[in-house]
Amino acid sequence: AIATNLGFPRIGGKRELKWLLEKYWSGKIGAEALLEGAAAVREQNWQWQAEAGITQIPVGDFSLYDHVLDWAIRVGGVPAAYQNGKLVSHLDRYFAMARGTQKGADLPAMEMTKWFNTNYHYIVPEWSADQAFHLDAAPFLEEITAAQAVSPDARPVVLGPVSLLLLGKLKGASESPLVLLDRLLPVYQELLAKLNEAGCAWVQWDEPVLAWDLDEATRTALKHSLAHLSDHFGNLKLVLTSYFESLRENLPLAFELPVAAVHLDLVAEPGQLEEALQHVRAEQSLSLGLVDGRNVWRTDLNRAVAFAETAAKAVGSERVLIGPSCSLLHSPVDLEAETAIDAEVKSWLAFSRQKLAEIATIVRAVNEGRDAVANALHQNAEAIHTRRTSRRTHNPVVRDRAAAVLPEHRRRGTEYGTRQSSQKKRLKLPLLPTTTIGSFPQTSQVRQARSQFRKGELTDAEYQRYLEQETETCIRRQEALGLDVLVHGEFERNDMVEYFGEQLEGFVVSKAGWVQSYGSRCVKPPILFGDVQRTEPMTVPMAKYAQSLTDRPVKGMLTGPVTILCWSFVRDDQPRRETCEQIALAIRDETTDLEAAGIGVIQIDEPALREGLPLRKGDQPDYLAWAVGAFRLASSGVRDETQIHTHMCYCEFNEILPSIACLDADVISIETSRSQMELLDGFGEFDYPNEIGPGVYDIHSPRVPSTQEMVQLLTKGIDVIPVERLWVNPDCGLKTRAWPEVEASLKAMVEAASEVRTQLA
Ligand code: THG
Ligand code: ZN
Repeated sequence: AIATNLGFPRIGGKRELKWLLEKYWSGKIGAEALLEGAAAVREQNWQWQAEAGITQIPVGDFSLYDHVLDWAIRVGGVPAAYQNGKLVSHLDRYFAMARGTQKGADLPAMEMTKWFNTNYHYIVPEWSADQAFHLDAAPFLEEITAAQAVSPDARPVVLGPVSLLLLGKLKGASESPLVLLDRLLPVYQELLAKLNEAGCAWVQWDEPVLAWDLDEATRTALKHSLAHLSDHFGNLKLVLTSYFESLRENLPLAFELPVAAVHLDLVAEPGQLEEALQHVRAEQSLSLGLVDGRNVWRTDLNRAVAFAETAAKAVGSERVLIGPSCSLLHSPVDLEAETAIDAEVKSWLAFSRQKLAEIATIVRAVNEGRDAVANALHQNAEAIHTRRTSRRTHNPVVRDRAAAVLPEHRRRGTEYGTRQSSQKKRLKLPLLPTTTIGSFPQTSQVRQARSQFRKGELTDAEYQRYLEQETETCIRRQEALGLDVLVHGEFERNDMVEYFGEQLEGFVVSKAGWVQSYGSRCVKPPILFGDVQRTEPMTVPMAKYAQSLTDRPVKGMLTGPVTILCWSFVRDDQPRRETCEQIALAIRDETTDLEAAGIGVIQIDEPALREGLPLRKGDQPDYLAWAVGAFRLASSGVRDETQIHTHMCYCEFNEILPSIACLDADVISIETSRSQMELLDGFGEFDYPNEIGPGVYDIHSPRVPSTQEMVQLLTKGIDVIPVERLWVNPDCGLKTRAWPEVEASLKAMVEAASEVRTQLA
């Protein structure tokens, strides 16, 4: 068997790439320093992989911003707007496409969207109907030479033509981008010639669209592309890779293609191996994705070795490649950096570097026999056993409670209409009530105070006092602006998921477990390892304090169970739905405690509801049913007169509108401004039954919107949503903005609401 890897985190163990990029963008370092620094990260990654015993180390998986953008450029897919004479260097153009030009040329960033069902986001290539392609791969080829110096069997990672086209959009046409395939293939042909020249042996041929439901046109395109290119393979052996899902009905197709190996994501579906053994052709190899590339758990090595042995027995050991299920891009870099994670939990974890060692151990067990790695297998078995039997992963109190959930726990006491009148009586809000989504600017002072508190430079009492002062200032500012429903501002929170992960039993948070979200942006998902329980109120004291300062209603702010699930590293030893139920019960406790503390409006954010959607259509209804059920469990423990809000952003909602309605939140606020209320049409057509606050301005830009443009949007809103169900708010939280623009924008927003109220009166 051969030790392989599909990709390594690019951000660097200490987020070196993030710091380099941000320094470059702010002009603190030049292009040379950026490229040198990036090369050092790449070099380090290759060294780590080679030292760990990986034979086929990936090259071309690295990127300064995003690998899909890299491939669009490598085939000549630079949209006309960015072929602007003012963008003098290759790098200028690259970052203009990735993030827009901040000053001068005034180009918007290209669209960004989620990479399959991960939390990574890629830049959507933009193809034109008259698209011309040409190969622009010199830097890629240089990287290959550099990687070969570290490890002679370095394996180039190529994003295949069918996926590359389909991940993009054909601008101004309703046809599929696949109409461009024949024009694109000569570029790949040329690339294959270069890879041959470079003396590569294996090539990782990523066609991740194989994880989707494929129409006939795509299946044909996959066959056509590889049949056409196979004359040019020369000495190259292609391993066809896809991940994040089982191949299912695409499995026979994958093995039919003229490729030397097919990769199987055996973490997504171990059962695929058996089927693959029936379809693998005599000369083909099997690439077994046995180590979870997108989660943090140690692999059960004895089980993985058994899989590898089965494959080796069937096709011969030399025809078995062992690797992670997908690129390690989605895993943090190094568990050794975690000095504060509790020892027992830490013994259950493996980050990228530890995963490399696991791959090497599996390979040795197959090649040299299990005895050669007896120690490693023994230690591993012990960790797997303690994780399986620990009280912390199996808390009877939590399990009994989850088992006792009844249908009525997922239902409010009465229908929305009845609740609405109780809420009107209690809250006495004007028509078109104004509010915000929750967070207010996280200034450098706020972040500094948190960091001082963490380092012990501020006492608990000092930090609390500081937070109360910030909260009070925030409340006073909102009162002065004339907002109707206030928020406390969330100065005590870092990330909306990590904050709850820090407080709930069943989670640990890492110090440096960063994964790239997009470009230089990272997230540090908390690790949900065990049964989840809330031991004490998490948000109640701050909400109560904020409410004590004002006569206006203050919203309690919570993150919903589905979002906490989607944005954490989640245990893999039980179905996600069960984990989600446990989180929902914890949030339910918080909701009812907020109500008991006198909070009349509670917002439970679910921005990730759409994100959790499975890739295959057939799996989606089941997910939506349990996800909605979890939200309802979290939100239904309150009385009629307590108003439940939710908030969603980052995605297309129209296709899941029925499920959003099923949440039965009294009010939903949604991001709409970037599509200029287009989304609202969906809500109008669907006849969304409850109250809705379509964002009236885009918080992702520092631009201050005019009162007039918001009056227009509201007027349009009234056309589709009855006015007594319409709210007025920005489209997302304000934490990334600065106070001056926030105050100016909200002032204009409150004026807009008041102007429309006058018009209506
Ligand atoms: N939180 C979590 N997951 C998310 C988002 C989030 N996934 C989807 C979406 N939002 C991704 N978008 C972003 C936007 C900004 C940042 C990260 C992801 C960001 N990160 C800081 C950075 O990289 O400097 C670090 C943040 C921190 O210090 O906690 O700005 O909102 N969980
Ligand atoms: Zn939002």
